[in-house]
Amino acid sequence: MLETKTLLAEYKNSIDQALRDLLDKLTESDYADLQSRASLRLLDALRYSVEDAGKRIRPILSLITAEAVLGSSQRLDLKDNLATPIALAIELVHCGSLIHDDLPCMDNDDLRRGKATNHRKFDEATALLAGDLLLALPVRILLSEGRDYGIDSWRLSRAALKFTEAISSMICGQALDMDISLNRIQGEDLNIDTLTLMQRCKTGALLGAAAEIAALLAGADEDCCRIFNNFAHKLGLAFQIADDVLDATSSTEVLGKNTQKDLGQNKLTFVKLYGIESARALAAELIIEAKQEIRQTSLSTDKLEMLADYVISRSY
Ligand code: GRG
Repeated sequence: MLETKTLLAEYKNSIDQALRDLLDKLTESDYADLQSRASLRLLDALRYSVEDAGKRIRPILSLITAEAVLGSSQRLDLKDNLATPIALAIELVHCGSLIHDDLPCMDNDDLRRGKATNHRKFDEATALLAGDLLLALPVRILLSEGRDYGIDSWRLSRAALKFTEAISSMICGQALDMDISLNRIQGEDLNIDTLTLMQRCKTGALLGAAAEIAALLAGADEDCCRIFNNFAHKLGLAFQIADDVLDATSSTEVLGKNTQKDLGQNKLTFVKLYGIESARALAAELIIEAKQEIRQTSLSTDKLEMLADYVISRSY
């Protein structure tokens, strides 16, 4: 586990640095049009929610997927990893989704990643717009950075299509979550199928895209991309179950966000349907299935399996 933590920390550090560099570019010539139009407060708010924050699971998944496809047992420098454009773009969308998720009209949270939520630090309008910008900008980044990495336009356009599909799916999942929280879905409809669909969209879509698009950009064929998508969806479901368990069992200090919120906000969760121990067992079963999925490829899957184990053993 220590080795896993060290390896993940190394990936996270390089992703943190790459994101800082990318945000610097926003205020330089590459994105000069953006800088001249946007308020500095908006760009500050964007930086606040992107820099040095979070576990970076999605970009790590992208990077190690591409390494597996490229046959590299070493950790590649980000400038040599063809999945870097999608890794960074996906993390930016994820950061934007967290800003929106915390807004008063959604989960109404004041703490995220151990600090004040974006709308608490800035204001609601700025937070809303920072989230919006983190929805549009990543597609542009994927396309322009992808071109700089020499990725051909066919793969790039397919990647952009899959990326926007995943973002749409995430938004629909969030809408379903709101319907449940606000009692627009009730009674027998509050079942495992509804919960699985919601989480497949809300959490699974972006993780699925992180792996599938990375495989695509690294040159994998359709079958291999599909396997990576299936793998990441199982991983995503297990990740969400672990999240539900942590919300019920961990503390605000450890998670850096308010806990026990699921119960208070009438959320439909795996813990609510199954209880803590059965939810844990289900997550472990999904990780076994995810590993079986990835072993169908002839690739070296060590790091992907390591990430899969981490997803359910993590403490935050
Ligand atoms: C504007 C892009 C945009 C989206 C609007 C609000 C919304 C639609 C979607 C919310 C989706 C959401 C919050 C899903 C939850 C996913 C999840 C499990 C988040 C926690 O992920 P971690 O643990 O967080 O990877 P860190 O902080 O480590 O990055």
